[in-house]
Amino acid sequence: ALTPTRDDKFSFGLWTIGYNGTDPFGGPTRAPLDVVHAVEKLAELGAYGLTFHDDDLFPFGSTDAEREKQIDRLKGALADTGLIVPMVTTNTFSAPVFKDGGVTSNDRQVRRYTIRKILRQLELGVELGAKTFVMWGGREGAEYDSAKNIQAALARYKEAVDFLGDYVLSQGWDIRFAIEPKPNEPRGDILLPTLGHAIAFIDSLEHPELVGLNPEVGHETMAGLNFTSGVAQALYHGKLFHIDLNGQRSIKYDQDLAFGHGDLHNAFALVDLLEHGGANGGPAYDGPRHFDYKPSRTEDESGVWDSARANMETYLLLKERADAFRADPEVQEALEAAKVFELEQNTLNDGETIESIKADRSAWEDFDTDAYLNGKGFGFVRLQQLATEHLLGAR
Ligand code: 3MF
Ligand code: MG
Ligand code: MG
Ligand code: MG
Repeated sequence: ALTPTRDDKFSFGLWTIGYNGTDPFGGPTRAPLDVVHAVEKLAELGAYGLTFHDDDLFPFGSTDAEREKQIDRLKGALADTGLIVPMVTTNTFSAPVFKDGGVTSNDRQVRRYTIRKILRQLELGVELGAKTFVMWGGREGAEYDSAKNIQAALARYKEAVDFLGDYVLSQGWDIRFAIEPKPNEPRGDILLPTLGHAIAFIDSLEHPELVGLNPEVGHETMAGLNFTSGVAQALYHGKLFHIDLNGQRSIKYDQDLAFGHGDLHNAFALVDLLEHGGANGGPAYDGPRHFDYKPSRTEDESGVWDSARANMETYLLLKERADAFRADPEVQEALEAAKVFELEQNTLNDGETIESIKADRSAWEDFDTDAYLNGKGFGFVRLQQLATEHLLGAR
């Protein structure tokens, strides 16, 4: 059960396994990874998908011929292995031209160029059968409040997403957009910094049904937020279109550790949510389990594949643990005692009116609020300890 299969829908960004170790303080520690080799290794390890930015496959500034050659090499490797491309995305952050952003750069020429770059990658994604187009606006932001008119920037963001959505609809393509929030890094502040900001932005769009979210473990954690809770809200709004799984230890730089190598309790709760959403009162998640991590700079190539395997194995281990947690009668009893299921009941009776609730003495006059002082507790700590014991394989 811990050996990944295609049915598990594990996918990896080409930029993840291909990360060469460069950080702001040092150059590469590993040689470049060829895409054909990457596809072969991922297929061998049991992944089902590869995702990529345009610049991961053909370097920024490639000629059309170089670009076509790399696309053909990728297509050949996909055909040979059966791996698919569930998602693509555009790099609108690495090249100097994006220093003040892409679709929200103060420079209008840059904004128009960015839309062209996105269009090229969108068309390629459709050609390769991708169902999701991720937009991470890493440079859409600012360091200085006076340097960016935030309201104008959001209007330009909307203009771009609406324009792309119109194109998808006019072509009848089966692809949707997923916005990836991040609070900061590389910009001092990034637009749409959290899932909540992005949900509100999506509401303002012309085709909100075409646009959802790509939450990343590390990004919400960098903002001090509870990732699993944010993902639950994304599911609640029908906006969990894709997900970036990785590990992050608290509020610091974007660590991109392997999945589970950060907050393991929260990772357990996340897998439980993705796999058994219904048990928590909402839908489960059916899309790719996509890893956006970085094999640490200390690793050689075998360490890269060990870390790729670690992501998938940890996910499957947590899934096994979450299944056991849900199946344990003592857990069910503790959930019941904690009134976790009672929250799924409507608060108001069918056809409740202001008059009927005012007439219900049990809701006010006869309700013994004093009983809550020194009265029965909810037993949440016992429940969390049961979760911990399952997580540790002690039950
Ligand atoms: C940065 C990220 C990005 C996005 C990627 C997908 C380079 O912190 O997470 O990875 O996930 O651009 O669109
Ligand atoms: Mg990230
Ligand atoms: Mg990251
Ligand atoms: Mg990401």
